[in-house]
Amino acid sequence: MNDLTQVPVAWSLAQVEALFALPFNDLLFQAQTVHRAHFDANAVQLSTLLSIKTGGCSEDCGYCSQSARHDTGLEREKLLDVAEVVQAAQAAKDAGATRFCMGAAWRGPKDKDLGAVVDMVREVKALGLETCVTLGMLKPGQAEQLKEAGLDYYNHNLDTASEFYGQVITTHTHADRLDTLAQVRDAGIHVCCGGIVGLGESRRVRAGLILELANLNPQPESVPINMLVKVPGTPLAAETDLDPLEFVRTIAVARITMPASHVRLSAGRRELGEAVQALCFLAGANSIFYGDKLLTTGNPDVEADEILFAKLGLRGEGAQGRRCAGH
Ligand code: SAM
Ligand code: DTB
Ligand code: SF4
Repeated sequence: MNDLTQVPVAWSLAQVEALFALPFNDLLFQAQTVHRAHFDANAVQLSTLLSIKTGGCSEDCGYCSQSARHDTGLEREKLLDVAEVVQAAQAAKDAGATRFCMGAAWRGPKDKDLGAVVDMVREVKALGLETCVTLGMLKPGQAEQLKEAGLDYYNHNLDTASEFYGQVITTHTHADRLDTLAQVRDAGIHVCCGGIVGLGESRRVRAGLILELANLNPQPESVPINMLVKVPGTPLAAETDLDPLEFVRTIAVARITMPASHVRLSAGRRELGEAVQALCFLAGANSIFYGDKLLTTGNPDVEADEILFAKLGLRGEGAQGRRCAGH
């Protein structure tokens, strides 16, 4: 883990917008230079996702397949058994992942459910994997229970800039997100916080999202940048595609403004294809979701990532397994 600066960072919107507006080659050069000053340029951190509680979520996030308010045809499932989770985590480790991220379609965990998640965290940690969960909004005391079980990261995205948030999500607020992030930080858990683009937002909104992330103090250790995966039945299913080069710019600006954070090229990799993914790595992305599935939608399979990593001379960071780790 890199040491993250505790020095207050204070980017302005004008500075972030100016980065977005740079000629593409200048932007990528700057991002790659910053990246090389902080990281091994050819190492990529590999996190595998598992949906431990799928569907039926009370929230109305406009992009999400799992909201009970959208008719996406997704089967609602109950919380997985600890044994099933441990089995999936072992398979992820064997494939070369170093972190296992467990996601639940909840507004937030009920205390009785948190007990089961605590057991999952403890057992996944015992396999020698880093642990991450994303469970929605936390109540006081819950982050401490997760920390105590050995949780390394809590994922909770700002998703989009505060001024656009209410156009995508109405059942909770941007301020609620910040509140949970503060609880996670205070409990001593690493923060995984990023966002989603391609929602029909303007470049100014994308700049606003990166600004808000970069001005979190300390900056998040992990910053997932998701490209909208258009799920039939969601309000955003028919949204116009974001230009992939604008996605690459967003990654580059995240890298420059959060130099010591892992920037994760997250949802949307399958749709972006190899060439755009290669540009994202050049722009400073150094983490991916690894494995055939995200939470409910598809991801490049392990074989496809093996081929891509071999073509680009990339290797899995710190992995002891085989596959992507072996190159
Ligand atoms: N319920 C929890 C929450 O909202 O924090 C955790 C799970 S939620 C699925 C985690 C993140 O996945 C969201 O914050 C969003 O950034 C991303 N996401 C969800 N649906 C997506 C989609 N269709 N395309 C891209 N990213 C998506
Ligand atoms: C994040 O930022 N992206 C991940 C993870 N954190 C939990 C989830 C992506 C979900 C993509 C849509 C789906 O598979 O349902
Ligand atoms: Fe629920 Fe999270 Fe999906 Fe929003 S993004 S509907 S909170 S699972």
